[in-house]
Amino acid sequence: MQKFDWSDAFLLDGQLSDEERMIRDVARAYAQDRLAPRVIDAFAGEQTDPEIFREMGALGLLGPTLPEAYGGVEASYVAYGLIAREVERIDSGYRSMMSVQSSLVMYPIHAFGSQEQKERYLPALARGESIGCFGLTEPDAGSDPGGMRTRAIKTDDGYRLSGAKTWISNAPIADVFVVWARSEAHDGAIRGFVLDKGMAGLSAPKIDGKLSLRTSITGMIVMDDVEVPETAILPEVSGLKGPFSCLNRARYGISWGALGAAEYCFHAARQYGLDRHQFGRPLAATQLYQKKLADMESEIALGLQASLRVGRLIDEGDFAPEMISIVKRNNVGKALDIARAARDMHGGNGISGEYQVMRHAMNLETVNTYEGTHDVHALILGRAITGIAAF
Ligand code: TGC
Ligand code: FAD
Repeated sequence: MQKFDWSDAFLLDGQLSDEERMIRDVARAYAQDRLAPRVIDAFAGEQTDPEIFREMGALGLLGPTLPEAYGGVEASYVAYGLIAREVERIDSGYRSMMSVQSSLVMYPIHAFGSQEQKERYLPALARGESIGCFGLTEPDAGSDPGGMRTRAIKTDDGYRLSGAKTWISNAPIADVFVVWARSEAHDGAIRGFVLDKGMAGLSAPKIDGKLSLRTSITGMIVMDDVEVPETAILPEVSGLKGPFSCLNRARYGISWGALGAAEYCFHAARQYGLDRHQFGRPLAATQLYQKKLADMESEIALGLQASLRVGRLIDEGDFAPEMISIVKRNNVGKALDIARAARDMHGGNGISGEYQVMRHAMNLETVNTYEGTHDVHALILGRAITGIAAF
């Protein structure tokens, strides 16, 4: 018989390979030693530190699933999820910076790019010397990216891009822009393009004043007749399955990451309940407090097992996107509930930056919305269950 470990209810650790544990430990040490000490000030001051990309790159945490030739470490998708969990245990914004770079910029260049694009962009992105962003969402096309207005017009030696993307993570500090546009030369199909900072007509103004994900800079991508060469198009994919394939990887990572944030909140609420006395006994001695902790523990344990299962299926090349919708939707929704409950369980202290639980709750509001809202993932599942698209 096992002695129950409240911090690892279903013995996740024992289900990982040695390499996965090693990568997890590197990510945990980095997150605890280097990210945790700066997060409170960074969030309060809405400061994004671009140095974080180089720090993560030096440790092999960017694009870890890619081949070594392009700067990856050929890690499993389970290892990728474990990195997301450790980084988001500190802050969803830091995980956002990492997952955009890995899943939304490096992945499409590797999966759909030309040999020249891979060699030109991937090693610098893996080192974090180059920062990437991913432009799909537009002011009038969020949940429905098929409604995008950005256009690519064929020119003699390339394309002319015009349009605007909004709510784009990393954009104001990005060197590399993966953007999606309708291409008239390809029967109006959505195609991916890789743009470089400094191109004439390309700008990325910052969106100020976010109350969530304040450590992660967000902006627009404005393309005012940006002329790009023929070599800027991602040659190997056409249609919405291009951006959606990237989203599969990022959403999966988020399913682990959100549980990292939830674990932080669960652990903090447990400790607070043991330390704080009211009515002559610890808060943790009350039935209501214990029920809340039991609910948190159960959801985290179940969610981690589900993400592990989906990760193993991705590694085997045997997943369906709907599986990812289940874990993205469920784990983020549960993490948000847990963070809100932890905030409540800290009483008045729960609203202070020092206790950190409210920051996690505020961040998770965004995580519940981006990469497909909680309800859009319900509709993806509803379509799979009924055969009827209710979007
Ligand atoms: P639909 O007709 O369903 O599909 C069009 C084509 O795409 C294919 N496809 C997929 N391929 C791979 N993976 C998936 N998950 C796929 N889902 C669909 C599909 O087979 C089809 O291919 P083909 O060859 O037949 O053309 O497309 P739809 O327009 O009806 O889609 C509806 C819906 C709701 C599923 C979709 O639009 C959706 O997922 N909306 C949510 C949008 C979203 O998630 N945006 C995220 C923007 S990026 C972001 O938020 C980054 S935040 C990052 C951070 O900071 O961490
Ligand atoms: P809308 O689509 O307008 O949705 C509003 C509400 O309506 C939601 O509750 C939604 O669930 C609901 N709704 C929509 N359609 C339906 C329907 N058919 N039936 C029922 N309900 C529906 N995008 C990128 O491309 N790249 C990025 O790097 C990126 N980073 C982001 C960072 C942040 C901080 C934020 C906040 C967003 C980011 N996004 C990014 C955009 C994000 O993906 C979108 O916000 C998200 O897809 C939702 O789109 P929307 O905001 O336009 O909301």
